[in-house]
Amino acid sequence: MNRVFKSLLGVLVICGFTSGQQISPNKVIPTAKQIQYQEMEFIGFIHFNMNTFTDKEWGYGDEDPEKFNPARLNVEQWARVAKDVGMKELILTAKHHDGFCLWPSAFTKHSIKYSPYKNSKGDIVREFTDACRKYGLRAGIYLSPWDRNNSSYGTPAYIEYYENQLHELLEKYGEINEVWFDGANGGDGYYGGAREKRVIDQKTYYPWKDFANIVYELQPQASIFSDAGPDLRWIGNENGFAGETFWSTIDAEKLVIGASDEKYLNTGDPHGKQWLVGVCDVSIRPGWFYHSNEDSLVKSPEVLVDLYFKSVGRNAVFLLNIPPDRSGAFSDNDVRSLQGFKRILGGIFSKNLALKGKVTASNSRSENFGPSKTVDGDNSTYWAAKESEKKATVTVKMDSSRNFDTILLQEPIQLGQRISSFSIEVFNNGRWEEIGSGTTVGFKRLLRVNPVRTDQVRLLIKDAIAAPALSNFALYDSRSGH
Ligand code: FUL
Repeated sequence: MNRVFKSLLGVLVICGFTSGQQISPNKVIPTAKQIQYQEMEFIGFIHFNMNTFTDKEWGYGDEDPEKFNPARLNVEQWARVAKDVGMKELILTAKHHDGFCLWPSAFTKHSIKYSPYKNSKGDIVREFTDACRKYGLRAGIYLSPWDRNNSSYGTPAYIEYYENQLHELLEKYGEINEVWFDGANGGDGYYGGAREKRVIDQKTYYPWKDFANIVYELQPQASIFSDAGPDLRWIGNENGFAGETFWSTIDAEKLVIGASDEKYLNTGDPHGKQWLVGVCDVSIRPGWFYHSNEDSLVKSPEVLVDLYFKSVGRNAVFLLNIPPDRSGAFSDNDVRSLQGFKRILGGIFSKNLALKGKVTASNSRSENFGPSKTVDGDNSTYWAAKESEKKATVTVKMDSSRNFDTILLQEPIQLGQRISSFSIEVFNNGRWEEIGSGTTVGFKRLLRVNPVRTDQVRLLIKDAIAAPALSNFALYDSRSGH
């Protein structure tokens, strides 16, 4: 054996490859940035702009900048509340479809610089990024590609304008962690006085790759959201829920920003060639912007909890919009609802009843990947089935019978997403009984079941696209924290 070959073999043995222990990752796996993004779980959207003052959802683009004048803007309150309720990032509508800019852009007169706010010296993007930093939140920017104010919209000159604005936002405000590319285009607008309909070709008008290159060049740590990634993807609705089956993998070539198949976005594709983290955007109110006539229509804490289960609990990220009112602060109803949401969630997940339980598995690839890794409280360790297996059973035995109604499962997604069908059974009166089932798991799968009392629970992995692995198997009683 020559020396090079010998040392290579040595490395392989240490890594465990030759003994078949090391799990080989799927072809499509998330980047470290995508894993970090997914781990945030809960983030916030701030729709605050000209529409707040005109009581609209989509401004035409002809609004007088004079109308923008928050009396007691309190950006710190946004950040404080967001932090307090567990959000990890906030995204601000620096420019919405009406084209009004919350920063003094050098490229337009449709901005805060021409408004009475702080005698034309205001810069809300600055206040926003400062507040996010002060409260330890990541900061994201929404810069609407559709611009109903700009006279050049629809021509190549507008693309230059948009890129100039991207530069302004990404060069002047320190670290930006996300850029949100929206796909909407309703056609008609003011367009510098033309007042006409301008429909662009969604496939060719915007040079998305060039936009992404600008973002990555100026802010390499930033994640980019759109219908088609490249880091994060829309889940195909604005109601805040991912599909019951939700693959992070998808074929990005099949997606067109602004014109994608919503069902495909909502479920993903086990054979997809790209990993795009799913983001479920939804507003706490019916509209994205504040309207006083929606004050009584704020989603209740219980509805928000349900959305958490249908977003985070289905392997996606929950992006909840809280629109500040005309004074410039979150209104009391919204804050109360958020606090109620936090209280309920804290109660549900206060105690993992399976933690340090006794776990067995129908098969494991080795001791290093044994089933106890699913209850060790450490998400970086995991149980893995033998490389050739697609099915397995993982059984948790608690030291005594417990009541529970919530199940949490997690796959080690650094290896890719694998499980495609599973059920949960409890041992009752001498036999196993099914209490729930599902398809995909991914980063996190939450299941609510009818309250049950037992000391043994098992997960039946019925199918997977590669040898299944699990980093967390947890049980909770939602009623215990109340
Ligand atoms: C959509 C926009 O048209 C809405 O106004 C809102 O900003 C939402 C988050 O995205 O495409």
